[in-house]
Amino acid sequence: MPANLPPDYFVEEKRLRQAKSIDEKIAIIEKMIAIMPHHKGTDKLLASLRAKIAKLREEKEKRPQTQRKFDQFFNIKKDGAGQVLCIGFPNAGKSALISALSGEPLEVADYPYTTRILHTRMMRYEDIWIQLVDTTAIGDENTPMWFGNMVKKADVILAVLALSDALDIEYELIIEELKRYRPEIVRTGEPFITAVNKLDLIQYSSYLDEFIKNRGKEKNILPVSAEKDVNLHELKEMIFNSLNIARIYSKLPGKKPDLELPFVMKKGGTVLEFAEKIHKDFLVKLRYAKLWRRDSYNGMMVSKDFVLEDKDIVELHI
Ligand SMILES: Nc1nc2c(ncn2[C@@H]2O[C@H](COP(=O)(O)OP(=O)(O)OP(=O)(O)O)[C@@H](O)[C@H]2O)c(=O)[nH]1
Ligand SMILES: [Mg+2]
Repeated sequence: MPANLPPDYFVEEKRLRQAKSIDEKIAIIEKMIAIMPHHKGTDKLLASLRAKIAKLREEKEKRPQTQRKFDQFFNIKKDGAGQVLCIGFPNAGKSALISALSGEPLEVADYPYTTRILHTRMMRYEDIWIQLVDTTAIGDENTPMWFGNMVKKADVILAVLALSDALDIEYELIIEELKRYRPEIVRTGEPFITAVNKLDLIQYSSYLDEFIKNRGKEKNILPVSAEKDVNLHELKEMIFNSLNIARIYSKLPGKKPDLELPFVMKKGGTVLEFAEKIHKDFLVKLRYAKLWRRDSYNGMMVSKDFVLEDKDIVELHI
C-alpha cells in the first residue's frame, strides 16, 4: 500500500536534515508522526520514526558524560596561578620539557605523535604553582579538537621547537597557526614564549645562532635542553614573568604576615581589588590598608586605589 505522504511531511523531513540540536530533531520527528497518515502502508515508517526518537533520547542521556570525557581530554580547566599551553611539532620535546619543569614524568618517546590527549602537570615556582598543559603535536589528528579553544584561553603560550635546520620555518608555521586564534600574539606584551629545545644537539648550533640573530628581538626566545637540564630555571622565570601576576601576602594587625600562601592577582591590581579577593564584604567596608614593601614602605598607610606590586604585604583595615 502506498504511504501517500502529504507535502507538509516532506517540508518537515527537509527541516530535520538541517536541524542541529537533539531537542529540535525530536520535535520535528514528532511533528512528522502527527502529520503522516496512519494506516497499514505507513506502519514501517512510523516504527522507524519512533526508533529514531528513542535513539536521539538515548544520545541525549549520554551527552553529559561524553562532554565530560571531551573536557577531560581536550579542554583543560585552569588551575594554580595560571595556565601555560605548550605547543609544537612532533618530537620537539614538549613532554620531556614539561616533565623536567614539573618533576612529574610524562610519556616521552623518539617517535612522532606520542602524546594523544592533553595532560597537565603543576610546576612549582618559588611559593606558587603554575599549570603546564602538554598537548598533541601540530599535525596530530586530535589537535583540531583543542587548538583554537585552548589557544584563546591560555594565560601563556609556550612554543617548543627542537633545534634543527628547520628552526626558522617551524617558528613561522607556529606563529601562523597561533595568529588564527590570537592575532595579537606577535605584539610585545602578549604572553608568548619560544623555547628552542635540544640545545645539546651542537651540530645545529649555527642554525640557532642565525635564528637568535634574526628573531632574538621579536619575543621571549630561550634555548633550553630538557634532557641536559640547561636554562630550565631561566625558562621558569620567563613563564612567571609572562603570567604578569603579583603575589600579595596578607597580614593581620598585630600579627606576623602569612608568607606561606600568597594571593595571586593580575599586575596593576589595587588594594581594593586585593581586599575583594579576600572577602566581598571588604568592597564596602574597607577604609584603608597598611603596606610593607622591600626597601620602600614599612607599614605605611595607603589608599584603596593604591596599585600593588609582586611580594607586597598588605594589612587591611575596615
Ligand atoms: N637531544 C635531546 N633530545 C631530547 C631533548 N628533549 C627531548 N628529547 C628527545 O626528543 C624525543 C621526543 O621527546 P618528546 O618529549 O616525546 O617530544 P614531544 O614534543 O612531546 O612529541 P609528541 O608527543 O610526539 O608531540 C625523545 O626521544 C626525547 O628523549 C633534549 O633536550 N635533547
Ligand atoms: Mg609529547
